[in-house]
Amino acid sequence: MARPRVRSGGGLAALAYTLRKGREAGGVISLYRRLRSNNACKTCALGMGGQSGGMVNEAGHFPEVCKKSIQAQAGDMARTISERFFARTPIAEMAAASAAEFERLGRLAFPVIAEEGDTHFRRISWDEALQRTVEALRDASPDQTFFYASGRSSNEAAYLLQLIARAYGTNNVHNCSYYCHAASGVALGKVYGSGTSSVVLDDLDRADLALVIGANPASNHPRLITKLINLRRRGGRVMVINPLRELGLEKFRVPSDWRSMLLGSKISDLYLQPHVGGDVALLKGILKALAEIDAVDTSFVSACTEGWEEVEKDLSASQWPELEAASGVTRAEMADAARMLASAERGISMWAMGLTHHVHGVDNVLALANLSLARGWLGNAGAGLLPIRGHSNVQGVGSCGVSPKLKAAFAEKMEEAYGFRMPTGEGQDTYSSMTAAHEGAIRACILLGGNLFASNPDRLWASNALRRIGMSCSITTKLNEGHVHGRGRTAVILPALARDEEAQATTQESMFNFVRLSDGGTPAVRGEMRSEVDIISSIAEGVLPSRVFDWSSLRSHSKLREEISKVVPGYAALGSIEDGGEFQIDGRTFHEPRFSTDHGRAVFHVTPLPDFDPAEGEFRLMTLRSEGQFNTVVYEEEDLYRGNSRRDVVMMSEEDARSLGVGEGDRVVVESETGSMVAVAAIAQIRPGSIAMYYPEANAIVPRRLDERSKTPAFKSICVKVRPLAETAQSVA
Ligand SMILES: Nc1nc2c(c(=O)[nH]1)N[C@H]1C(S)=C(S)[C@@H](COP(=O)(O)OP(=O)(O)OC[C@H]3O[C@@H](n4cnc5c(=O)[nH]c(N)nc54)[C@H](O)[C@@H]3O)O[C@H]1N2
Ligand SMILES: Nc1nc2c(c(=O)[nH]1)N[C@H]1C(S)=C(S)[C@@H](COP(=O)(O)OP(=O)(O)OC[C@H]3O[C@@H](n4cnc5c(=O)[nH]c(N)nc54)[C@H](O)[C@@H]3O)O[C@H]1N2
Ligand SMILES: [Mo]
Repeated sequence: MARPRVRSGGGLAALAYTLRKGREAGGVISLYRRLRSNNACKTCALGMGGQSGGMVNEAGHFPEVCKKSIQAQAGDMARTISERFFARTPIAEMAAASAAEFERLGRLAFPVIAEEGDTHFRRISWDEALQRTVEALRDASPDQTFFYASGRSSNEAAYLLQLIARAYGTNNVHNCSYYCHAASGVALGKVYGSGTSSVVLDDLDRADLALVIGANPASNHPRLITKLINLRRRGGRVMVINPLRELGLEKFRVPSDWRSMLLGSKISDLYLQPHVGGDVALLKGILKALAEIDAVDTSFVSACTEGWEEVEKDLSASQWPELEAASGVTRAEMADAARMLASAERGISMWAMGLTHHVHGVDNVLALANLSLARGWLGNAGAGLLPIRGHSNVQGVGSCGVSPKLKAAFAEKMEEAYGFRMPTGEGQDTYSSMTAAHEGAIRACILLGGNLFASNPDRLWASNALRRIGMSCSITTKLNEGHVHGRGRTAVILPALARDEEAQATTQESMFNFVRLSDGGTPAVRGEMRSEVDIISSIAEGVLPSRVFDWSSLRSHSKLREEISKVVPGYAALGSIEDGGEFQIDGRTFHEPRFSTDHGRAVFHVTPLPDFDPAEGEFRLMTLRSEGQFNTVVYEEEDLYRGNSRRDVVMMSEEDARSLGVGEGDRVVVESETGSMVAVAAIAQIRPGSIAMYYPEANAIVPRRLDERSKTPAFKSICVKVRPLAETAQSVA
């Protein structure tokens, strides 16, 4: 088995990395200055920075920094792509570049275009680039367009994007959360009437148990690990549920904490390894075991919830052998887990993509919520449900309206404020826009950041879909694979400033529903980059009749904030954020057991066992992230904590490798209904029968299967066959 070069997450390796990145970014001091500036951290949605200064969290703790923020910051400070590069490099050659190679090109510093039949991208003026975009939108009818946003942009840019889309006449507006936490939003809406976290950051300091399921915060939300370490130091417990033994969830060294740095901190007290996709069965088993030891908080259940009787009935009807087989976890282990939950008074259940990326993503979250409700862990301090969200402002982008048809209250306010009729259609979600594009029904799209191409299942299909769009306009800081493989027949790419380079302040919302103000700053590199708000306004000005808006006020971020405060539910306090008022959004977190459902009670749901059952000889494949990437952006090939030095690996248990007749480093073919890939076997501590590959590369074989309720692709429950490459070669011969 390949041994990781390190024996814990974090530690000296993380520090050495910081110094190296500092040199690449043109100096450790300038990198440090940017990291310390009053801007919300650019990477995950844990929330950091803002008016308390960079590297400071919501509770005022300093220094809070992770490798990811350093990577992202250093990446934005790197060199720019020259005009010569575009003149010299045919698109066909760019198409062969890897995600890491795109990242290393540097910042895009001027608009470029490639038209149908062009062999190269070429530099164009801002006027021409905007003109081309405007013409395409004018030529299309609104239902032949869509507007997509990633979660990196500001609230101001997001609000403006959806505003102009509605004024133009379409509800085809969506963001990356359809491929991310949509299942959590749907499930939490059913449980307590609000789609986001029920807890604030401080609650983590009051909990005595954390259940971390389907998430790898050691790599993806490292500062959450500090919270888990502190919780254990106070005598609390951490339970992990994950098919893969993640090193950083066993032991971690927090660089800013000398005790942890010196000795390493233990993270998990109990580590359960279910089958990929086995969580509903496991969570039901734990709940059944909890009921058997009378650890259900019956007074909470009867006073504050609904639906327990049906769940109880369903549990009694569930048989242990079935739950054990479907989860891959023994009854004894489930009983251990139940005892640990029963010993805690206040617990927080937290999860990420390991629960949402399944055909049964919504059921996964509902089954987890059932467990928390049964313990009475909702609506009191130190207890609750915490979806660990992805992009740094994915919540704000959603709050500010980048979603298809808006809720009635929001839509009415928009009509009141601007005097135009909102479009009435349901609007497309992300996947529906992709299908429409594949059918040739999309003539123009605006992509505010992100990489829609590489985020989609079925890479070839996704490329074909996007290549059929008449004109794609991407607003981006850097180039990625999507700008080549997922460009429209005419592709306009516009260079944007990052949030800490904006001349005007912007705002962001964390996964704890806390809204912070970023001061902005000066561009880290020289070029023609413009602010996202300015770019969107310029497009709107060309497309919409001149009477609709006061264009100068749309370019002012503080005016936009005033409008958001009048229109966006929960954002009333935004208008005064510049007077020192970073704020917690009202009505979303619960410290009293009164919830936002019609009757004020939280709701249990019966969750049937999913129909995810690989055939004899098939494996359950999940696709996941490495330590060295941020989504489709690959910073380095190595995954430090998992000990993989390359990305084209398939992680499998020793037992499965033996039965396939392969060893570490041997080549295998992984085949799904969508396609096949050659990969290199990497022996890992993973539940036998389950295997893992890296996203986004593995999207070449991820089928287009969705959770019907959340419209999220099942990126983590894929049935595949695996065979040694040699055998294939023989059979071909
Ligand atoms: N460094 C870094 N940080 C990031 C990102 C990044 O790419 N890199 N991306 C950001 C974004 S947008 C997001 S959404 C988050 C993603 O954060 P995560 O959800 O933590 O990331 P993933 O790597 O997709 O998968 C998480 C874990 O789920 C486990 N898992 C997979 N399938 C199952 C299952 O069926 N059951 C259970 N119980 N576990 C399962 C995997 O073993 C893995 O440990 O991180 C954000 N932060
Ligand atoms: N197989 C598989 N597929 C997946 C996943 C998985 O786990 N497995 N995860 C899914 C998830 S959770 C997500 S969130 C999606 C990711 O979906 P996206 O959000 O669409 O993709 P990213 O890779 O995060 O987008 C990165 C790009 O954003 C642009 N960018 C970066 N910063 C800025 C900025 O400040 N402003 C602007 N305008 N642009 C910027 C750059 O072009 C960069 O290359 O992928 C999904 N796809
Ligand atoms: Mo995400």
